[in-house]
Amino acid sequence: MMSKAYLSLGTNMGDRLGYLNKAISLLKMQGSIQIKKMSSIYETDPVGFEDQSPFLNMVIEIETAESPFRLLEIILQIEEKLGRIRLFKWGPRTIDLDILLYNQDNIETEQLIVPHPRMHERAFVLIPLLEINDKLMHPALGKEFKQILSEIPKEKGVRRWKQIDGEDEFAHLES
Ligand code: PH2
Ligand code: MG
Ligand code: MG
Repeated sequence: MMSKAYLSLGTNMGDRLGYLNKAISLLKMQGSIQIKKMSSIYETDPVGFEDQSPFLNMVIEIETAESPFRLLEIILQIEEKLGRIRLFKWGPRTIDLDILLYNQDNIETEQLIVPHPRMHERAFVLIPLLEINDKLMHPALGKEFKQILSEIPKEKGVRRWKQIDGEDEFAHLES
């Protein structure tokens, strides 16, 4: 059975666009994952630990036959492959892949909590999520994400990001 899931991608080290592109390519190489939609890329001010470089963030919609736990293993492998080192919580990263939603499931285990426990307070997640699906409900709060976004402190610190020169792999995201 196919499930629909939403993943967030975040990066604030080195070649940020390169890391987004590589993470997407590695997801596509998984026969069991199909990317259905991709948001724009946003440049966002760091949240939590603020004294670090700005992030690029985006959200994708996928279809997969994998369980949420297998999906988590896959994204952790991709993070590892792209050189993620966990120095400290909320610190700089080459790439962070998070499962935001998996169908409308509520999952609460030691390794995995879905919906992502902080997504509802993060404009850098909600803005790209709503860009690709503005009808979604938060399965635990029983509220539309649209409503949730309208209630959090504003969208400042989240800017749609533009490529400067034309030579970009990112073209495939905009087709
Ligand atoms: N991720 C964090 C902590 N803070 N801030 C921004 N702007 N974007 C992120 O992806 C991000 C963050 C922990 O995962
Ligand atoms: Mg994260
Ligand atoms: Mg993470």
